[in-house]
Amino acid sequence: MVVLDVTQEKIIEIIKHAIAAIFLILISACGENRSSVELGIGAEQGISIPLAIRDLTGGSINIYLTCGWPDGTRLAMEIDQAQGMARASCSGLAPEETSFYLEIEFVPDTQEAVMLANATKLVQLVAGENNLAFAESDYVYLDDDGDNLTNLSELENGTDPKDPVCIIGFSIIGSCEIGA
Ligand SMILES: [Ca+2]
Repeated sequence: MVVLDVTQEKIIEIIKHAIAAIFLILISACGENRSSVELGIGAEQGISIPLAIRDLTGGSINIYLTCGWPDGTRLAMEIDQAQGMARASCSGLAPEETSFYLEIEFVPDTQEAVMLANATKLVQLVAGENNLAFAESDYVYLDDDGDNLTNLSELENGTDPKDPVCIIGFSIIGSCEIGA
């Protein structure tokens, strides 16, 4: 009888372990489902390109998106000139607070590429589809030569974004040292 009791105890112990193991498998399976996040970007599945950048002529626009900044992969977005949208999708992101970094570059036909603006956005991702949108106020417009005219303004004015500007015509527009 004593031997039988021990056997019963062992069986109960084995069943307990089996139930615990099934629980662990179920929990880890749920965890795997939650960690796969598909990202839909913007209400129209894209990011609206700022109007002033869209209006630039004589070159092409490149937009890069890094999902999971700064460690994520930098993706070249697909540019839809007609709609003024840039599109990309990121998958396999964890449902947690995630940083996104957008960079907008203009490649003039006759000059080297100029980075115009960037924007950073922190989003609390949820399992399933998430939306990412950038407002005009999110953009930081760059000024490579530090003359207080943004690279975008310089391209609009036809000046060199890498050479400080003081005067265009009769107007003092930049902040470089006059005569320097
Ligand atoms: Ca400038």
